[in-house]
Amino acid sequence: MKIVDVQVIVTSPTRNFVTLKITTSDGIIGLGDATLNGRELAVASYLRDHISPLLIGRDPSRIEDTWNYLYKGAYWRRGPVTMAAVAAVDMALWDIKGKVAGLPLYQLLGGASRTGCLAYAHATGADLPELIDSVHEQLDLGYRAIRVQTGVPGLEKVYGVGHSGVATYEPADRGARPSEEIWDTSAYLRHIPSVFEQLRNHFGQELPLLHDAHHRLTPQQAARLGKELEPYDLFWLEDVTPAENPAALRLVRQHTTIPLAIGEVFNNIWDTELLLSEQLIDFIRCAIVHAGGITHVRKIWSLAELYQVRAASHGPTDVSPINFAAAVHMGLSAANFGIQEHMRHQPLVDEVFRHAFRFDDGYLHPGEEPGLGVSLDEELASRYPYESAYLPVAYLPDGTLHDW
Ligand code: KDG
Ligand code: MG
Repeated sequence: MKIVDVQVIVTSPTRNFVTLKITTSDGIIGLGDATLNGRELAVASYLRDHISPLLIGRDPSRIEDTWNYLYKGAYWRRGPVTMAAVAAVDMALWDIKGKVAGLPLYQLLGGASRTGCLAYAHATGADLPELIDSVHEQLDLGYRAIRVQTGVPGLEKVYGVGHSGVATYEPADRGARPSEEIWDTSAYLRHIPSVFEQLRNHFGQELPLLHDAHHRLTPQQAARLGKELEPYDLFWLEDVTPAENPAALRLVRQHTTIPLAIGEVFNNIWDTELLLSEQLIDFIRCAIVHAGGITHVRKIWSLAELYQVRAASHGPTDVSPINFAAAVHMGLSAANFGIQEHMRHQPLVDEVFRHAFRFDDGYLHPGEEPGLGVSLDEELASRYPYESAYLPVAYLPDGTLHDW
């Protein structure tokens, strides 16, 4: 069997997604996600112009070999654009392998290690009453773990917090330019501990609560926040410091026992090596699509397992259901799975990408369809052409551009 056709499909059913479609000489189709929020067309070009011609004629069963061919063979390794493109090929080849075998991906990865993957939902509110309502909404949907993001007094807008009555948290704005937000770390640090105190008073001690600091703190600020949140027993505190300096977490770790999670902007095992080997974190959060696909993220998770670090793949709405399916298959099978982020896509996205994975009573299951269990409705997808969209940028009150 050989690869005979490779297509890159860009579609925007409410937000942009880049999909790689590989067809074999036996007519089997494999799909891979290549979406990189705000930089989608760079990955589409990398795939169309540089990778697709190399795939024609290759044996689709040689996943490991193809991964190394694209990674080592290019000389230019790493980086989110390269690794998203390699990941898309990798996911599509695993999808094909599953379809050839007639088995869902999780069976190829060693079979189920659990009956379902614990999921966490997002709750957001401009103020405490809105936030409490939002947590109740997610609990009513069946979630058993909740990530909370909240407005900060004095700040008009806070990234990740639903605004103007919009409950869903949509992390990219359509428009010619990124929107701009004013950020004030001191105001944030003063406010957050009291939010968790009140959430614990309202919801009790048992509900797993998570929080994301979006890489905006210095190590000293992060250590202080971790210490102040310890009484509220968070499931984790995410992305406290800018992720390109893993050693920053040494100081944080020395000062707080709060569980730490990081990794959504990582794209390579070397980004994780110091954090894992020094046991500076508790959860590794790479997205399958942004860290080289199933083949590479499996290696990261295996390294993490050695150090009692649990796997918790990034699962926002800005990766497609193809990536999400891969994450749930991997989560079901990995010994050191921790939890899976679950931001629900808009219904239209689920129509374009029909999927076998399902959410039920707090847990996700990948379903039993062969491969990844996702199909793309190309006719529907073609009705929603690409639209330019960016993540917002953050400025301090004096006009200084801040860490994301
Ligand atoms: O594209 C960026 C988003 O995926 C990210 O900001 C969402 O932090 C996020 C999360 O934890 O889902
Ligand atoms: Mg995050």
